[in-house]
Amino acid sequence: MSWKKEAVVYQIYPRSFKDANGDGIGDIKGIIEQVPYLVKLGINAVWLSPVYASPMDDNGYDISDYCAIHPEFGTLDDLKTLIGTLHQAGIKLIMDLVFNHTSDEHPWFIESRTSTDNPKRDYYLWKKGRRGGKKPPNNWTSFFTGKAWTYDETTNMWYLHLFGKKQPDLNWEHPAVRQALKDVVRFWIDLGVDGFRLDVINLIAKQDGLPNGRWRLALRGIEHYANQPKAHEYLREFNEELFGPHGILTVGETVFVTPEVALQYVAESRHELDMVFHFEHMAVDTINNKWFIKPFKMNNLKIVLDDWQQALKQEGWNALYLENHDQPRSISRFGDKTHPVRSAKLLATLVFLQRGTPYIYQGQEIGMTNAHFTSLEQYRDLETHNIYKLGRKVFKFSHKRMMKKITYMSRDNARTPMQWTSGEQAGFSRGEPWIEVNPNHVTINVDKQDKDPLSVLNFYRKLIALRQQNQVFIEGDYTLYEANHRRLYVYTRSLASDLALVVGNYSRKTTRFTLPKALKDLPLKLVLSNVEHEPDEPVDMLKPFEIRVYQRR
Ligand code: ISL
Ligand code: CA
Repeated sequence: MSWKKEAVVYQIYPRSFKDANGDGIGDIKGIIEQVPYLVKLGINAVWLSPVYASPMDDNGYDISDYCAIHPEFGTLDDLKTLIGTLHQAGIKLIMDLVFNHTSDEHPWFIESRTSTDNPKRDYYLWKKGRRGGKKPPNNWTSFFTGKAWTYDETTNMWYLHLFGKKQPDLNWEHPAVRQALKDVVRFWIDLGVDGFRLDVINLIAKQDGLPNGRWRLALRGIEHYANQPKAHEYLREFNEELFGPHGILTVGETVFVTPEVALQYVAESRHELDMVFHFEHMAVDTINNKWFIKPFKMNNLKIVLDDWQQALKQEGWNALYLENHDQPRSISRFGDKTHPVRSAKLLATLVFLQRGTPYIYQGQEIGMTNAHFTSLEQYRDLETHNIYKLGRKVFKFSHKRMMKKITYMSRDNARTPMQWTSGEQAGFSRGEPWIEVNPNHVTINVDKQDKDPLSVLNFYRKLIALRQQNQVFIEGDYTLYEANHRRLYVYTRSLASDLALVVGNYSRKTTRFTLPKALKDLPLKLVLSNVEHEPDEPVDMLKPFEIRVYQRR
């Protein structure tokens, strides 16, 4: 487990990272070009979002061949070169496995749909409709709005898809499916891959009989397909045969899990997963559903993150993150307009020095912001367009109201091209990018920040180095102070006689901080901060969005 705990992971969304051949789509060669950048950043693992063969209905989360690379991204040889280049630089590679569903263009599904007695029929979940076949087999809804079932004429039956129509769910109950998926895992392990991020892995088992779900606005049926006992069984099977023996890092994407449920996946004694991505802190600015947005309050974030730190104290391990390819940019969401740079540094420090493995999403390390697109046509994401239609048609919300939601929450906020330079197309591509670059690349870009010692980028470099060089930030116990303070966010990490103190003023007001009694007489030295102080300024006053890290001398 040790390298998994020491890892600092960098997530690459390949379409938007770096385009080497000028077709407007990021590619594997582009990633290879930027390995020196990753080395300088100090990360030691990369999580690569899907690069497999795919019709790209959901940007590669709809896979038509698990063992082939989509030509837009390059070839299998390119990927091998990438693995070699990363390993040479001491960087591990984590691939993204999307095993809950395939694309409807996967050969398994193409065969499966041809007849009820096809050998691949039971690879998917087929059922007769209700009411003489006219209505879907049950009332479940899809993550991307609308029914979770699509009717197929050929056999006059319906297939289940928890996501898009072109993403039919695999039937994990069928042993041949698990066998086929294990072959895929083996294929990538043989190529030298070090870990896997497992897409919506807590949804793979569906309750027998696929009963109707309780009425709810969205995700109807979830109680029958999330966290079913069989999901745990399947994971143990994969762990025992493949992940465990090969020392593979596993991070499960688990939607709608509480710390208690997560522990059933990550407690060491259960031999399932190393860690999971939960979404509780991604819901602190929403009400029930991601499209009903409420103002962000720091204390809500602190409470949720603290819950997870406490719950996984004895057993289990956290995956720490603020962004990914499905979420808005963290500064646009939890940061401060008047202090974007300072608040970006504060957020990074508060989250990434907690107990767990940090995951940085491309562009986060330079403080990239939401896209601020002004028209619906600029968005590429399937979910965004679906939600717009639903909001307008079913809820009768105005265009303006829907655009406001989308501007804040669309997944495309995280998918605009990586901002390398202030030049044309942000240095991402020589051609026309598949999605528009953010105009603010003229001020927010790698080139400029590389040269500026006070930039967000250089702060991330220091923060990563600090974590890597001090075991206290990895294994140390976590203790929260000032739990109910509405502006201060304070915690310690401690390991034997080693101690680190993290103090943040998460507000626009200068705020006084006094050392808790237990720490009063300790000799502390400042090892990281985001604000310059004049020698005559009182040391107990924290400026707006100031963060400080102290270590015991
Ligand atoms: O962003 C979301 C939709 O509102 C999330 O609920 C997201 O769909 C969920 O976290 C699952 O995400 C993963 O699986 C999806 C894919 O579209 C996402 O990009 C992926 O991260 C289906 O494969
Ligand atoms: Ca390209």
